[in-house]
Amino acid sequence: MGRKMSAEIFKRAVKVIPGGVNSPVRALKAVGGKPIFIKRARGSKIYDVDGGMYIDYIGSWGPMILGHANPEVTSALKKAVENGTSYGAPTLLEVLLAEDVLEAFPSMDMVRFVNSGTEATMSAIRLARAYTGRDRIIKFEGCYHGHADSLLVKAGSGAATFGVPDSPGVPADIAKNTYTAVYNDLGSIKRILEKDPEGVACVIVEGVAGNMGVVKPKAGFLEGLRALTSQYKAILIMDEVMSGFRLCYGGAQKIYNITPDMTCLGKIIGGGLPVGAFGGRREIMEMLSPSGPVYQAGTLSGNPLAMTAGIITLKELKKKGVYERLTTLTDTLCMGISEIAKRRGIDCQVAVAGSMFTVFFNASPVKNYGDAKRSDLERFSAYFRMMTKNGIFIPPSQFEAVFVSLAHTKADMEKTLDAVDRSFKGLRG
Ligand code: KE4
Repeated sequence: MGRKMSAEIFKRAVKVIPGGVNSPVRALKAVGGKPIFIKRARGSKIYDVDGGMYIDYIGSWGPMILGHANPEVTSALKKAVENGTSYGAPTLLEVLLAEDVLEAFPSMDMVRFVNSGTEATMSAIRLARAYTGRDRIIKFEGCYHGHADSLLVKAGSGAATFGVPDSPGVPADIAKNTYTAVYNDLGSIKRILEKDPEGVACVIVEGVAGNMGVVKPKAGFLEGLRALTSQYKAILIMDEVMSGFRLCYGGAQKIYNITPDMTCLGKIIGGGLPVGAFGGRREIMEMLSPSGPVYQAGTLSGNPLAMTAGIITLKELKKKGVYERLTTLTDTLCMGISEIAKRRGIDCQVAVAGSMFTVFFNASPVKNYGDAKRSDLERFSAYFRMMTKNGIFIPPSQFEAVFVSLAHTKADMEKTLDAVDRSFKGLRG
């Protein structure tokens, strides 16, 4: 369908906003498309400005686990907004959400709210550097932790050598403090720590990777990471911005029984409003201003509307059977996709973790970013275009996760599988 209105708004947008969007992935460049401008969303559906309706599997990149415009969240926000939108002074709401987060993540004694996942990981790294008195950090290729300078870094000539900037504007002097290891490869971490035994402040890892597409930690990987970071006295930061409250009410660390020193959260804990959070052991967190010397601040941190949306969202997620329902819906969909792929002769891997998954157009299982990059991106783009044409809104990149919500229904699954069948048939030409 011609998206005339989207095209018109896009023409205006590019004049005033770089690339016409406020976050690059929305430009649909990776799939050779043009941005689709949205008018509204409700439940599992999203509606574009041209009257198009889609079953939505982006879910704002994770936050909308209850579905869009959830009645409980909406009515609580309507009441909250009558009390004002921001005070720049503390409220009980922040304490309530903090208590809920700490109850769900017993590895954390304390938590600080910020406004995005980027702020959460950036601040956690600063705190880890202050606590250890060390400068270097280790991240994994293919894991994304937001756009702070020290995280927009790729491996230098080898994983165990200094990092180099992965974006213009990141000073080499900053990038050189970031090592990049290979996800699911403990040897790559070991080599770095053996080479720099007293220089690494922290290792940051996605509990379940979602930013190279969904890649789960293989047996023993997170346990090995925990053992190595303890051995070398480096802080283990688990980035659960995506996986926290997504995989279960307690994130990847609960599923894999890992106790990180610090955890980063975001997305779901804001219920669609801007919230990030970082937390950890008391002796680390109390180094944070004003209780300690490490500075971190934010005008809108702990915003009462965002706290309200987060509190209600977690309250809904605590209800009995919620994660079983999410898993059943997701497994039904993913098994259906695998069955259609077999029948249609399409080589793909369906990687599932809780209510997030990725269809890799790849003949072999994807265990790390190197594997993911060998996927057929052309085929993915064609798949994206056909799914959109059939009224299904999926992430516009092979290296992203698809999100299922509590608002998705069996009928949505049937419609989605029908669209997958048409798309796979189209891929066979
Ligand atoms: P934000 O700054 O975008 O709130 O969070 C950064 C971040 C940190 N850690 C993890 C594990 C994340 O997945 C993210 C952000 N995720 C992307 C989706 N892959 C956000 C979408 C976008 O950039 O528009």
